[in-house]
Amino acid sequence: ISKLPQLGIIAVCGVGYEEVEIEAARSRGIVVTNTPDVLTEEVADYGVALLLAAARRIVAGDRYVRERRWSKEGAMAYGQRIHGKRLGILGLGRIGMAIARRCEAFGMEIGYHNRNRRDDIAYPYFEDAVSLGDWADYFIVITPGGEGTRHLVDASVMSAIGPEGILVNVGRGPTVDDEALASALREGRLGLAALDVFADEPKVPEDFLDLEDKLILQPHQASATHDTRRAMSQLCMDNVQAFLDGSTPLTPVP
Ligand code: A2R
Repeated sequence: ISKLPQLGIIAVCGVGYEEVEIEAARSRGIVVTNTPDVLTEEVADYGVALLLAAARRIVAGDRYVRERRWSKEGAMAYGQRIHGKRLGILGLGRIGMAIARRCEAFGMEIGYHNRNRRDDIAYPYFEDAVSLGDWADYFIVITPGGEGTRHLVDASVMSAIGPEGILVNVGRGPTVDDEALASALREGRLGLAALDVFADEPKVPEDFLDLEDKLILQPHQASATHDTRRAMSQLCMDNVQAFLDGSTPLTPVP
């Protein structure tokens, strides 16, 4: 920022803006915008897809057929059911709510933890991530990144989710403690996990690569459809255009 003395706007093409030093921008009068809402439904679809894929062993099943194990070894190991299970949502905001709506339709019970209890929602609220993990069978992380959420999902949360539990992260990588996750899966303290985001993308911890049957890995593609990426790009450019026209950008960050 300090190397760009004429800088007027930082238009982020994404909803997360933790990589921008907001105070440094604000103190120089620089506007920061992001692209909320237009990716909400897409990311929610993807979070639920990962939960289903882990529980019903979709990725493992594909591998099982390709490796010709079905014909040699017969039926593969059973999966876990979705309906009737409790889903803990860490971060019941725009995307968290869209996940909740979908999972209610799947017959799941919903609970959540935010820093603030919502008074517009009747889902049970939990004071912290551990108590949410204790209650939940399955657990989805959809909080923002940044220091406030770093390693919010640590070894104690993983143990609380438990050996039959599933952890899905479609928020930001650093929210989950990678090292603790690899050990929890290896030692059976956590059942399964599915990750779309990582602390140091596109690098993925070596430790994760051989955890094939317990961990699904994806290259940060929750919002990556043609429709949604086009909508995000359009909103990003509309913000820039509004700034250049001298009017207020459409979606400045709070
Ligand atoms: O904590 P609150 O009451 O502000 O609720 C927000 C929650 N949240 C947290 N929950 C627990 N501990 C924290 N340290 C914490 N920080 C934030 O996350 C809120 O319910 C939710 C975020 O919701 P929205 O601001 O509506 O964001 P949206 O559009 O759902 O996207 C969430 C994130 C993005 O920041 C990207 O990192 C990723 O999904 O794509």
